[in-house]
Amino acid sequence: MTRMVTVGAAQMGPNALVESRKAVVQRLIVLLEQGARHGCDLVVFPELALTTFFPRWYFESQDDVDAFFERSMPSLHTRPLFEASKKLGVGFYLGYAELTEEDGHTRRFNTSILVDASGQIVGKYRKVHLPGHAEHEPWRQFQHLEKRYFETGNLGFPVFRAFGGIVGMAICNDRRWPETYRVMGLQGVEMILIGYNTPVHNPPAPEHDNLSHFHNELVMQAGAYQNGSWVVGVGKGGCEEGVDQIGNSVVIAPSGEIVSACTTLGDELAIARCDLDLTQSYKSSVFNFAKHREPASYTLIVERKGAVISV
Ligand code: CDV
Repeated sequence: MTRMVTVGAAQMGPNALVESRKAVVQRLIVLLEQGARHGCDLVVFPELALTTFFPRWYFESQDDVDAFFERSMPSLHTRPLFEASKKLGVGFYLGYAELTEEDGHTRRFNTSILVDASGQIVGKYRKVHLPGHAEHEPWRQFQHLEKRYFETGNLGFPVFRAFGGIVGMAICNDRRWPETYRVMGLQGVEMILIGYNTPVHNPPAPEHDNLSHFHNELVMQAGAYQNGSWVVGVGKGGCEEGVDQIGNSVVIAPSGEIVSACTTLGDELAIARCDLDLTQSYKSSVFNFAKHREPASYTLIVERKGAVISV
């Protein structure tokens, strides 16, 4: 028996600073409804999908920053999305800024949730690899202050039994790090959902700009293949508050092949029928971890001619 999950990569065009949460959620519902009409079980939205990508600005006041955060989920403005999910029988992945009280402190995370087809939250992930910088850097064309506005995620890389398989989540910059996929791969992950906000221009290394699509696809295709997992990568596209975003949303099979892709830079759904059993072909052969991984060798310190060459 095959285990099919029909997934929609719900790319978003830009979110303007002035666009209300209510208006953004309405766009998400339209994409969810499109997904339902095409038989989707699950629709994946981008990172920080409810607002503009606010870490591109330096704010003096914490109140101004906190205005971008959700204090509960569902929140007042996202409740209609949960209701639509339940009514349509379509689950979703949603990225948002989370403000919470934990261990007696106010804490802020760049978070994603997994919601099942009955509109219930069944998984949460908090971004681990925060890119950018913590101090204002006026030389940049735009800021990337994730290290100022968020704490490093404290949930690790959990996987969840959902949609008939084993599902994991990551957020944006996490996708560039092999550990992200491997930690979930070691837990048997079959589908990894990743939302992103990736500018075409990278201020510290503008020489990478014309490789932004190549690098986006390279890391996710490698992560999928090397762990025998589906990967669903979903971005924002178009010019958001003066910053061009790559879009480039794709669904990748465990073979590493892209099987569905958005072709615009706006709100668009790319759909794929994903057979979770395809993962077995890789997990039981080339990437049979129990048989072929050599963890003891990975911790060896190799010294050659006095130089430490690997740890
Ligand atoms: N939101 C992100 O994590 N963006 C990074 C940028 C800074 C390169 C990314 O990896 O796409």
